[in-house]
Amino acid sequence: MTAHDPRLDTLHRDFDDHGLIPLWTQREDLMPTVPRPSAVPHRWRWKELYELAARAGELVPVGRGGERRAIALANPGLPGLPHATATLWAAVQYLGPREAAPVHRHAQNAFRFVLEGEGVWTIVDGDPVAMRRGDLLLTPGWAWHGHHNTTDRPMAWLDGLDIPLSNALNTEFFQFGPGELEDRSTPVHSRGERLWGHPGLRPLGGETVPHRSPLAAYRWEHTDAALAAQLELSDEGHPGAVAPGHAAVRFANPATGGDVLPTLRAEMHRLRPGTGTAPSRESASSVWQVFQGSGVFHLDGRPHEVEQGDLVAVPSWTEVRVEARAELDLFRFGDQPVSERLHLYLTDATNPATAPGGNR
Ligand code: 1HN
Repeated sequence: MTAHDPRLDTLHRDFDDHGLIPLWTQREDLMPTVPRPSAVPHRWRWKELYELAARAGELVPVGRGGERRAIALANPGLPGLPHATATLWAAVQYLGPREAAPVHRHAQNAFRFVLEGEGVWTIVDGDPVAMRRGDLLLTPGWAWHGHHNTTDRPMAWLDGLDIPLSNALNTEFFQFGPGELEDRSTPVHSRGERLWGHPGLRPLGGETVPHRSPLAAYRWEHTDAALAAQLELSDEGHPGAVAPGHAAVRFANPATGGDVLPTLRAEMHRLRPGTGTAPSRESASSVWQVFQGSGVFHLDGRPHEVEQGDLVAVPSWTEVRVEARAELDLFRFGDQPVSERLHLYLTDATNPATAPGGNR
C-alpha cells in the first residue's frame, strides 16, 4: 500500500459510500494513549448562575411538561448540550415562594445538594424530606419525586444526575406522576432517616434494595462533625485525615457501605487555609461545588479562582490540584462508581503504560 496510489483515494471514497471507515485514518482518535475528552475544564460563578436563575423565576412557570426550573451547566467543549462533562448533568434549580414542582420519576439517578436556604421539602417515594443548607438528598432511579417550597422566599440548589451517561447508553425512561403532591407534611426527619440515620445501627426490620440507599438525606450537621473530627484527630497525631489539613468523607449507602447511587459518587472535602492537594488525574469525571470558603482550582495547570457556590467541571484525565485560601469546604460528585465497577478506573499512578514497573 502506498499513499500515492490513486486507487487508494477511490477505495476511501468507496468505503464512505458503503458506510465504512478504516481504522488507519482514525487510530489516534479511537485509541488515544490516555483519555482525551471533548469536555473541557471549566468554572461557573454561582453569583451569575443564581442571578440568571432568579430571572427565570420571574419569567418561567414551573409545572407539568417542563417539570423543573433547572438550568444546566453546559460545558463549552460540548456545544449545544446541557452536559457538564461527558457523563454528568449539573444544574441550578430555582423554586419560588410557595411553588411546587410536580411528581414524576425516571430511570436516571439524581441528587440535590443545598448551598443555602431551607423550607423546601422533596417527597421521595412518598417520604417527605426536608432540604436544608449543606444537605445531600437522594432521588435514586425510578423513585417518585416532587418538591414544594413552604416559605415566602425562593430557594435554589444544585441538581446532579447521570443524564449524559444514560443518554450515551440509551437507557432513558420517564413517567409522569399525579400533578399534585399528595403529602405536604413537613417533618424535620424523613422516615428513611428515622429508620437508618443512627451511626452503626442497622434496623433488623429495614428492607433494602442493594443498589438503593435507604437514606434519602445526609445532613450537614453529620458531615460537618465528621470533617471537623478528622482534622482534630490529625492534630492529635492520629490517622484519619486524607493528608495534613485535608479531611474528606464519601457519602455512603448505610446498608452496603457503597456509593450513594449506582452511577454517582458524592464526597465532601475540607481543606485548611493555606493547604492544598497533590496534583492527580483519574479516568472519571467530576463536578465540584464550593460549599464555603475560597481557593484556587489548578486544572491542567491553569488557575481558576473559586468562592462560595462556584462550580467546576473536571473532565476525565484532567490534572487537578486544589489550593485553599480561606478554609475550603468542597462538595464533589462524579461517575467513579461506573468506571470502577467496569474495571476501567485508572489514575496516573496506576496507568500500566506509565506507572513505575509498567511497560514503556
Ligand atoms: C429532575 O427530575 C429534577 O427532580 C431536576 O428536581 C433536574 C433534569 C432532567 C430531568 C429530570 C428534579 C432534572 C430532572
